[in-house]
Amino acid sequence: MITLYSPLHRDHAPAFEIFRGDRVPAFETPARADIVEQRLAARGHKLRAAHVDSHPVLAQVHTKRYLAFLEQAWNDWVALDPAHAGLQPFPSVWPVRSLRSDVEPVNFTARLGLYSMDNGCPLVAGTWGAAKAGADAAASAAALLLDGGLKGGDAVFCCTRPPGHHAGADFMGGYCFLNNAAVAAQSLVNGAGAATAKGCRKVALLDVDYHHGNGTQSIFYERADVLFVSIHGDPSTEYPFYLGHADEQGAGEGEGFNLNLPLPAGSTASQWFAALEVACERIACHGAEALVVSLGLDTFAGDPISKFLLQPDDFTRLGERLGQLGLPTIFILEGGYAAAELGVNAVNVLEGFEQTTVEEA
Ligand code: SP5
Ligand code: ZN
Repeated sequence: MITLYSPLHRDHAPAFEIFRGDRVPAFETPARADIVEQRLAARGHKLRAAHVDSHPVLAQVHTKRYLAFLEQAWNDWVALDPAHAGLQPFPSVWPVRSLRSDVEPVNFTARLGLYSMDNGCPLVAGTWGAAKAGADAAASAAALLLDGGLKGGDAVFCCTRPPGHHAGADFMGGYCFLNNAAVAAQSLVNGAGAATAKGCRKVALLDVDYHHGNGTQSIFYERADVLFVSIHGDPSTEYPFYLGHADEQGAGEGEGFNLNLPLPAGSTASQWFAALEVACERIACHGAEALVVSLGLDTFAGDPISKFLLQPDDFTRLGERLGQLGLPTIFILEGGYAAAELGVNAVNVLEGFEQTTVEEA
């Protein structure tokens, strides 16, 4: 398995986030990707740098004005007052129902609110660079699979952060700025990579993070070429609350190409694997030529902000089941906040996948 990694992720290191009205140390830290990198190295996996600029694909996945805002946000913030260099901006006003989001205000905080779904995205000087490096890895992963002829069992892991699946076409949220999984799926459709490499007619995107991938769902909601399937905590009680219900099945041409499998907080591994079976059967029916996995590890029993009960061995079993789909696969790191165990859990998925496909080859 090829792993893509860039040390630029470390430049996104928020000092704190807001949690229950208080400042708390950020849950989404550089240590997360570094611990996964260490585990990969210890297990003999080789790391590579991204080689594709994701800019053209980002312009397909996100709106022009959101990308322009995000790339300049830190500079704009510091330009208001040099003292801002030591402060993290947070949104404090949002264009909810009846307010206009078509007109971009001039005021920085107003623009930050326009492009945010929550206050869960602490922004620092290195945020854009880290997020862009993650998107470049996603685009590169697709190019590697396409250049390799989309062989079943070929896989690339993007060991990147910040995560991406809560970020929509024109907003950040839930620690996510650029939707890496959407970049990977769109790149596979485009046929990025060698000029000879044709794009995929059909892609499946499976999101196994504890939290529903609202951004990814919304980006592909009206499309039939990218099937979105997600297993997650029931949004009635779990973040992101306002999307992820079972009755969201896609719209227009995308009708029937969105499958949400919400489970109650506290669900056991056996409940979770029953949902995975449904997800895998739907993916197999789609006739996908490639699979993208939004690999959140916050389903782990020891996760500090989530409430499923998976154990380290369950992550191996997840990888094995995904390997049985026999598809070229891109794994993208999403959530998972038990940092010490994140390396073992993530690499267990990858090794479970590799074991299965090697046996079938
Ligand atoms: C990528 C990803 O996993 N983003 C998650 C963002 C979650 N943000 C809101 C967290 C609210 C957690 N509340 C749980 C209380 C546990 N004590
Ligand atoms: Zn999550």
